[in-house]
Amino acid sequence: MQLYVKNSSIITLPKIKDNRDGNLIIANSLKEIPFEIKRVYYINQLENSVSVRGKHAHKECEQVIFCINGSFLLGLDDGTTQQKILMNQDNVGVLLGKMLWHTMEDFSPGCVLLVLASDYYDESDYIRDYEEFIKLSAKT
Ligand code: T46
Repeated sequence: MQLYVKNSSIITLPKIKDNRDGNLIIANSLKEIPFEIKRVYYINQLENSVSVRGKHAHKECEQVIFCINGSFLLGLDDGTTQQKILMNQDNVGVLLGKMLWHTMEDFSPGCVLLVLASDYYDESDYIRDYEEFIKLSAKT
């Protein structure tokens, strides 16, 4: 998997496979995750397969998003380049850096998203209007 958008990268977590006893996957703050983790949230029960979540960018908050079960399609847009990534590996995440418009869609049955964030929830950090995002991203 290769990323073409700005302010993003692939983050692979160490995975200890215990064969039939399952997997253990580890995320360390300031090691694999390139910021201090202040917030963790997860999204499950995605029963509406046509729903599209996200559709925003963050001004300052950085996040790493994982699909820890099932699969979904992650859309990234840095204001110039767009890319869609199939998220289907439990230990492979994507850094959602500042000013990166993102969408999540095409959720498989049983899909679970896990997000590690660099800051607490703050609605004023969101850009939810795409035209505003394009204007602001042109200035950065
Ligand atoms: C993101 C993507 C990947 C809170 O009150 N606290 C929180 O920490 C979060 C994350 C959300 N909320 C509230 C805000 C909304 O009223 O939960 C509601 C749903 O949030 P939103 O529509 O932003 O959900 P998504 O799935 O579109 O986006 C979420 C995160 O909000 C966002 O930061 O980058 O996941």
